[in-house]
Amino acid sequence: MLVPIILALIFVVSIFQSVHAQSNKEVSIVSDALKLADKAFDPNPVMINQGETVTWTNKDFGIHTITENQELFSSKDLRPVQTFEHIFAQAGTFDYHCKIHPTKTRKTIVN
Ligand SMILES: [Cu+2]
Repeated sequence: MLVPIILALIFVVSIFQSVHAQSNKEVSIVSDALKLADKAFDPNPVMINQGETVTWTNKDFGIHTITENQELFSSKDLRPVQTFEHIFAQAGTFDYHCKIHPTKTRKTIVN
């Protein structure tokens, strides 16, 4: 009796995870980001649908921020392996950069 219930729960959880995954985009601040200029964020630009979440992960050794150019959103200082999430409720084109290294200006595009 217990086994079918456990299997059903695993099934429900796996469906939830696959739906959840589709509404997220992962962006990396890549290793050695400072030397890579326009390739410091990957992918770039990011194409998403309105309402989706972008999660940035700092995979570099330095500290960086994710800061929208009009300061509509901004992360705190992201140390290595720390992440920042933002839900894009509005459609539009959003340029962002790193406050600490402002030459890294990148785009998130929301359809
Ligand atoms: Cu930076």
